[in-house]
Amino acid sequence: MRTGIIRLAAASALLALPLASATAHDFKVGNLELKHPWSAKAPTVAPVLGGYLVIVNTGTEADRLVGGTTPAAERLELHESSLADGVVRMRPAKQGIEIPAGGAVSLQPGGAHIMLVGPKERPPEGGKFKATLQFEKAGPVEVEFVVQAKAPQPAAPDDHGGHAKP
Ligand SMILES: [Cu+2]
Repeated sequence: MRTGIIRLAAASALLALPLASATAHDFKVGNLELKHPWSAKAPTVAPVLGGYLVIVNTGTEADRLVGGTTPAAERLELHESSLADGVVRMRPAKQGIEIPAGGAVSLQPGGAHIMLVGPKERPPEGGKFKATLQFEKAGPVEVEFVVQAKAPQPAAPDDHGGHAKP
C-alpha cells in the first residue's frame, strides 16, 4: 500500500484539544476510557474512512491499541502520521498505538488514526457503525462510531485523498 499524504492547512491543527460535543458518547474497558469515537462523513467514492477517538488510560501500566474489526469495512488499520515540511505522511502503525499509563492519546485527523479500508457502508451524517477495538492488555471492546460532517474540535480537513486503493 502506498503511503498517503495529507496536506494540512495549519500545523496547529495537530494540537490535541479537549472534546466538547453535545453528541459525546463514551465506552470503557479495563482501565481505558474511549471517548466519542467518530468518523468524518466522506464522499461516496472515498476508498477509506478515518476513525477517531480519545483513549484515556487511568491505569498504572501502558496499554496498546493493536487493531480491530468492523462490519463497516473490509479492513480496519491503525495509521500513524508524521509531519515534514508542512506535509503529513501516514503509514501503518506496525507496533500499534501506545496508550501511556495515566495518559491519553487523541486519534484525530492529521495524527494517529484508525483507517477503515474498503468501506461497505457509508452512514449519513448522524449515522453510526460498530467496531471492535483490540487492546494488548485490556482486550477487545465494542464501540460505536458516529458519523459527523465536522470534527468535534478545531482540526484539519479529513483529506484522505492521497490514500491508494488496496
Ligand atoms: Cu490513514
